[in-house]
Amino acid sequence: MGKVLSEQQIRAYVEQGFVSPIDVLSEDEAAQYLQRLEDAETQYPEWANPHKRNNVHLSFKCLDELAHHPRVLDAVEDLLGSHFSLWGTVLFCKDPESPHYVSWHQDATYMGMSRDTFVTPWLALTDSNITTGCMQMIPGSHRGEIVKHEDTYGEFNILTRGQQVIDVDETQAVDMILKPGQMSLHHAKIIHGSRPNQSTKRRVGFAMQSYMPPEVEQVIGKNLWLDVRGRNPRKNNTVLRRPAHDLDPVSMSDRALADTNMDDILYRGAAQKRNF
Ligand SMILES: O=C(O)CCC(=O)C(=O)O
Repeated sequence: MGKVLSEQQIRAYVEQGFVSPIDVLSEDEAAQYLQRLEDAETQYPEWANPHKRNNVHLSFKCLDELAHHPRVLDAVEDLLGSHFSLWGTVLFCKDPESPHYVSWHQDATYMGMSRDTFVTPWLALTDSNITTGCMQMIPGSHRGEIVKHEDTYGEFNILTRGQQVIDVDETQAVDMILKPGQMSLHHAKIIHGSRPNQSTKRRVGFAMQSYMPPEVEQVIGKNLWLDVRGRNPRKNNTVLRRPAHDLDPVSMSDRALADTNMDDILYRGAAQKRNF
């Protein structure tokens, strides 16, 4: 038994490449976090919107708290051991009845990391289910190599390049059905995606992308890391600073660095650069 995950859940992660659902917040707590996030989006739209969705945890306390939530970190520790840092975060929101989707892909493809032993918690702040367009995973697909991705730049595809794995056997897909306050955990190489939101409600997911042990280093861009647990020595490491309050100028200047770095890495060699 780990701190949060059972032996069976740890085995499921190793064998299938994901584990879900894990309780993190009560539904009331999730509703409070959603309210704080939506207040931030309304008050400071320039710092949290579909085109400014990366590293919002360096601007607003509510997401900083979630990225440091003991249940999240303890579950990650069960999979990675007691030393790890956070690379970045992405807010994946889908508006009601919107055509936006995420094509089948493997996260590690364009992230520029030296190794692929890292894990992403995806925390639901609203219902994430078949109607609202939950994530779907192809079990065991993390055990092979990174497969060929085609950059489609599809209009409604909310991945940077619209990158897509061809020839996915969708009959194998498992739905990550989450209530508000629950999370899934997925491996860097799992093939996953999500369909449009056909419901009349918003779908909001916070992907902490990703927690990585110190042997995983950034090899394309700068090593900018938030130290979250244990000791994480890396060559040329810059430690990002947490916001002491919303829009803290200290963490906001670190966010500017981290956002630019992430853009440079994810769009390296791309035929097009989109504004998210
Ligand atoms: O939110 C989604 O639908 C997809 C998110 C995703 O691809 C990820 O967190 O790696």
